[in-house]
Amino acid sequence: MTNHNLFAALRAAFPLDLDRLAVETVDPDGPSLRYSWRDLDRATAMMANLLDSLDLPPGARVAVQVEKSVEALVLYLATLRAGYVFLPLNTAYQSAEIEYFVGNAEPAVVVCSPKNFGWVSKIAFNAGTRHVFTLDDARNGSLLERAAHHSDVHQPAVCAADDLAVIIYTSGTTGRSKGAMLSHGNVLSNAQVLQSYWAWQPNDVLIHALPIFHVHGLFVAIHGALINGSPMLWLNKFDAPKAISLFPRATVFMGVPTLYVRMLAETSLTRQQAAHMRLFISGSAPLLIETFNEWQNRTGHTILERYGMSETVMLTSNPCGPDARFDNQMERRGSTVGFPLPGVDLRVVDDAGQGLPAGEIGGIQVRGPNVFQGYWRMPEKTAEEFTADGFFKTGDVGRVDERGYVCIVGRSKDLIISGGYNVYPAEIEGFINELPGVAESALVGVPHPDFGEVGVAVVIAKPGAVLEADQIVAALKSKLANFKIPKRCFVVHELPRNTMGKVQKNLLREQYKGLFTA
Ligand code: MLC
Ligand code: AMP
Repeated sequence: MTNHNLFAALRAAFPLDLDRLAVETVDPDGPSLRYSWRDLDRATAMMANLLDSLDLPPGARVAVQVEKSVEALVLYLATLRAGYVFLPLNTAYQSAEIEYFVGNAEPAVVVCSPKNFGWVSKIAFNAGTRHVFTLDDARNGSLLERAAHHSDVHQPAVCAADDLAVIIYTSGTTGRSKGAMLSHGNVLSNAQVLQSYWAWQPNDVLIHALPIFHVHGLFVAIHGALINGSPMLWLNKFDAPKAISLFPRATVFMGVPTLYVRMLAETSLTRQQAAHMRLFISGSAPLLIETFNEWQNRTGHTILERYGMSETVMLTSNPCGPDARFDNQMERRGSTVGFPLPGVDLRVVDDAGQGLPAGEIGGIQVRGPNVFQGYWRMPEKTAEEFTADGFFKTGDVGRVDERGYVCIVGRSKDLIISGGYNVYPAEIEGFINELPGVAESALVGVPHPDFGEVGVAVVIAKPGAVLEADQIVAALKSKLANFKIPKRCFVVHELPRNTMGKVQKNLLREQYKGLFTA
């Protein structure tokens, strides 16, 4: 039987000379550590053997909320290697959020930062988790201590293409998060397509500067490098001057638009500094045309913008070289996310689900080997998001132009993308509405020079109640991840409504649009 284990495919791409550099840590205030391909192989084997020794049931989830580190990468790869399901969690999540994810996913293993062990282990043990380990970004914690006792030889588990590899939670428009189930086949097929579409070269070196709990940093960046046997210069935390200083040693950079905006603010970003680089890729949020143009002027490089989702990994990309399917077009066009990747069917439909001709705006639907298996334990939700002919409704609104480029013009889902992180207004409004004295609230996204878009809360008090905007924000801080906290809050007497009584968020967005950019 063919083994579809994603780790096995990545391992097969390691260079023959296992002593070459695989990952080098380059944080300005951290130690410079060098990991060879042999180190990755041995460390993932030891950790996979540790997981195997726990006698976990097939399909067991390994939930991980730890600071970014190479050892966290090893834990991810080891989970795949052992055939279990990796469940990454944003380090910003607070206890209420973790309680929900752990309760919903029922992981057999939880790995958290030693400083959070008290509260995380309590939540985990209450939810029936049997094993809680710790790991921090300085290589401390029980996970590495325990793994050290295991053999550094391990045969990757045999997996079918549709066996689950990873569950990624994405918040829902109706409040609670849904776990998107991605199989080994979903993720591997996407990595293989991107390796060829982005023309990865034997001498490529990736600057890895993104968090590894979302698909951009975890899949697109890590798999991109590993499946090409390419080394990574590894930043645990993005730092614009440091990233720029690495350009002469690297060839590929991936970032959300905020990272490009921050690098453009540095005088060290010059054409000469970027001369050694081959490819700059942006995604996870819309890249402003101003950023695209300014980057071209300052560095001589044209950013390649692509589009994806947790549920689908990557869907479209601007071309890297000529694309024979589109008249050998190779122009990277700003304000577009390029062409559907090979193997991805993409269509734009009207409200009735009918396909629209080129140029017309509608809902984007996709189908392909990369599209996920459904939402964890939510069959009805899964059924709602797929059409009868197997297309997934992305919730993004766009058009395909006459040359075949896909342009995203908006979203039908009520979602704010802030610095590449998703904030679902329904979730935040739910928390605000529970605060004493609050009658109702609305969260809207407004333009922001650094994060692209940020949330602004507009709140109505119950009759007789007195609300302070600062207190509302302070109350939310103890409950929600920091990036979800509204950057401003206003207490008002009424919200604009249409004739059906629905809050007109477009009017609120219009009213507050100049708060940060005027
Ligand atoms: C940090 N802050 C944010 C924020 N990040 N506020 C809004 N939106 C964000 N994204 C706030 C914190 O709440 C805090 O506020 C203050 O900024 C400092 O926090 P920090 O953690 O020190 O910030 P910083 O390190 O500067 O982080 C900014 C960032 C980070 C841009 C580097 O947000 C980031 O790494 N974003 C990338 C997200 C990503 O990888 N997305 C991919 C999703 S996958 P206070 O008030 O508490 O001090 C996907 C699919 C696809 O979308 O297509 O790829
Ligand atoms: P997530 O749920 O975190 O995976 O976020 C996926 C969403 O990010 C998509 O549905 C889009 O709305 C958005 N997105 C990703 N890439 C881009 C892009 N290049 N331009 C605009 N939006 C994007």
